Amino acid sequence: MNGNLYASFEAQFLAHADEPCLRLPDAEDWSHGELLARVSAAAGALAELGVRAGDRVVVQVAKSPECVALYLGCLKLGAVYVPLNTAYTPREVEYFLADAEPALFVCAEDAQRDWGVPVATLDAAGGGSFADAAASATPRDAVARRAAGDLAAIVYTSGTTGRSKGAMLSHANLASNAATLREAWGWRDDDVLLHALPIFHVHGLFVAMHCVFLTGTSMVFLPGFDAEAFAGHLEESTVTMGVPTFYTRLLALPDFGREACAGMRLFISGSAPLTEQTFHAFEARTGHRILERYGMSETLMNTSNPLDGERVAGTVGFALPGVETRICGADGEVLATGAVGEIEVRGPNVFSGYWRMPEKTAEEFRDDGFFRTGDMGLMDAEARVTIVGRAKDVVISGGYNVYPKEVEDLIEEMPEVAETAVIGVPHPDFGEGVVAVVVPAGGEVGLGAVEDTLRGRLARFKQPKRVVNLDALPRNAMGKVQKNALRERYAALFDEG
Ligand code: MCA
Repeated sequence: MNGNLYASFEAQFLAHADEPCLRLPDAEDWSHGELLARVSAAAGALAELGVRAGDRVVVQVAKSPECVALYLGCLKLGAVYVPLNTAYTPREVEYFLADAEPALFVCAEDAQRDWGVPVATLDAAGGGSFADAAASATPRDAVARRAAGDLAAIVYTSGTTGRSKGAMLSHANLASNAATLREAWGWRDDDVLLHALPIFHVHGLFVAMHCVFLTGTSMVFLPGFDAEAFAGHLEESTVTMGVPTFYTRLLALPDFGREACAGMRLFISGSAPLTEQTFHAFEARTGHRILERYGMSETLMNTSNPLDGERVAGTVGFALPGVETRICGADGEVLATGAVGEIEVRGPNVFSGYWRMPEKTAEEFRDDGFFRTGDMGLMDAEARVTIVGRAKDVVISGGYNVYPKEVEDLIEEMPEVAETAVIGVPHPDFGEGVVAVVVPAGGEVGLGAVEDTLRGRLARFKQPKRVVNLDALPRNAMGKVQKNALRERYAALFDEG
């Protein structure tokens, strides 16, 4: 049997050839048949551009139907898809290209330069040199044979050391998780997914789209999240997936309520903690209890609140079928019910390791195959999981992970800064907002000076939204900066407007 994940998608595209797949508000819909033709053309173009099975293809382009075809074309050809956040600066992209050593980098027209690797372009409107190549390529009909354990994608996640790591995801990882979610969330033949997430991360790229591709259903495909536009498209949809910021922004619309959600059966949230306040406010306004689930780039989805059964605010539900979770102490001992420890997971969803980082990989896995998530949590007597914090120093802003070390290293290059601690504190829109606490070497250090330093070097979403000056950072007896004390001290920073 062909272990290529795409083979199961193509079977659905063929079976539903005349039915819509991508519902496009500003253009003609793409049927499953159209998508299949575009995928075969993209695979043909990739082959003609020199890409072979097993090669990496790095992609940093705006969300478009053509980008979906490019992604699936990579799978069809047996290449390894490496998506990058469009917010990354050229300096950040250079690192990924050097690390991934792709056979092709597909970027936006205005990002063209001498990258040291072959380049093709794809713009937001679906034009560019890659689109031209696809239009004239001989379509590739055969689905490349792949073993289930072969790589399908590498997804970069930032690291606590500041260096990004490429999580290697196999066809089997993606296929098993998609099949699990289809069952867990009770996907129906007439479901229509409302898709407004970016497609360069696990949530929008795999979790959301694979449910559609595996079932031959369709999605309303929006270029991004705009609360009003999103609310307007709910009436033609039945399911949606978003980060908590989606839900808080919907709640900020004065007219949003039951009427807009009348045709919806399921609202799913992930990538960042959904506050109990948002959960309850959403239920009060719409009658829907948002289903919160928990995953990571390295493991895809681990747990989910139940489709049928009690969805409890502030919890991430139960381990998905086939996934094992446990709570462990610092020495790896399994802790008792209710005790807080590190969440560890094992299952067919868990990645095989970090690209070209065997030592880092070994550090994160236990001998018995459990992966250490770095998230702190507990399990109750029913095995329901609650996340209480993170062992790793990470800020989650609007569903994007920001690793303080990466930001601190750059700010500390400023001559006017003696030292800095970057933290996340509650933010009304993004859940957490990035703040730089700075000890100046001389006079005050302002936000403008920090922005000037980081401009072009660090994606905007990682940059501090506030800078506060302090005479000294609080430290414990070991000399370690007490970030908890700083988080407490500045907890209300964004409340002040
Ligand atoms: C945009 N900005 C942000 C963020 N997004 N700042 C901090 N955090 C953010 N998340 C800044 C921009 O830099 C810009 O700043 C200003 O906000 C407006 O930018 P714009 O692009 O217009 O923002 P937006 O469209 O309103 O975006 C907000 C958003 C977006 C819709 C919440 O961030 C988003 O789509 N987030 C989803 C992230 C996601 O998919 N995560 C999944 C990761 P300025 O004007 O100052 O330049 S996968 C994952 O986590 C795991 C596996 C899982 O479980 O799902």
